[in-house]
Amino acid sequence: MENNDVLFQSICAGNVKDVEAAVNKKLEDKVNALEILNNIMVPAMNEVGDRYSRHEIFLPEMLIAAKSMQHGIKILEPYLAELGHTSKGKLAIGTVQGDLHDIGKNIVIVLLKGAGYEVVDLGVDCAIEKYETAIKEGAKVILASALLTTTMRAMKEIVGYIKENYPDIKVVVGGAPVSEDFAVEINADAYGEDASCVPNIVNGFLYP
Ligand code: B12
Repeated sequence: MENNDVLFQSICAGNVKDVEAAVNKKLEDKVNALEILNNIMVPAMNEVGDRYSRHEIFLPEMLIAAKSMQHGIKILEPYLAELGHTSKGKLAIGTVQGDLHDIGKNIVIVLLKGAGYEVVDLGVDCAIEKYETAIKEGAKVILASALLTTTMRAMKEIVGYIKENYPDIKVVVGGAPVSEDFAVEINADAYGEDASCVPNIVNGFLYP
């Protein structure tokens, strides 16, 4: 994909200062924060992934691009989440064991907080025990993210464990290699294709 947008190009180049300036410019121009994220920043990360696949860039460049993306998201955060004072319930989300990708997970957290939930961030590389502790500490819905095809197996184990031991707890899965079919196959309660749909999914479980 070719995209001449300055923000798109700045993320691909991993230039933090340019990303900051471009995000601020769009906000000044009153472009909606979710649109900035979904229409420019996420496609830019996808472009970075494609360039990596084609061996046009290597791991350090991918990492630098990811850092600039995270910086941009931090600027957008207050616009994405107008935090309420009352919690609609406690949720926990983590990236599954073996997987260090957290940009998507962090966007899901911002939007769930914006929808009024208390969200416990379990971080990356989460073993089953971390999810279990969160359940024992009151999380009503568990969310799991995976970005590597190799860590989808860990996702399956986590969902299986939770469903067997805590049948009342809902489990939502997502991440680029995850699909609706895979979610059904591993017995998850729901699959979220992107972060924007997650608050509705959780509302459906806790406030049917
Ligand atoms: C940035 C990045 C990295 C960064 C991660 C930095 C970070 N802090 O996250 C770094 C450089 C560290 C990295 C490392 C690696 N990466 Co990487 N990475 C990417 C890249 C370019 C972008 C991922 C991303 O952030 N996308 C943007 C976010 C917003 O999208 P997202 O995560 O999909 O999230 C959205 C949805 O999926 C959904 N979502 C996400 N999580 C959840 C959870 C729930 C519950 C729900 C409902 C929804 C949901 O909502 C989000 C927003 O809408 C992808 C390429 C790609 N196109 O995905 C490769 C990619 C995922 N990486 C890949 C690889 C191979 C690796 C490495 C193995 C490379 C290496 N040789 O070491 C390592 C693995 C490290 C590890 N153990 O995890 C491959 C995976 C291939 C595969 N099929 O498994 C990809 C696809 C690149 C490629 N084309 O080859 N990577």
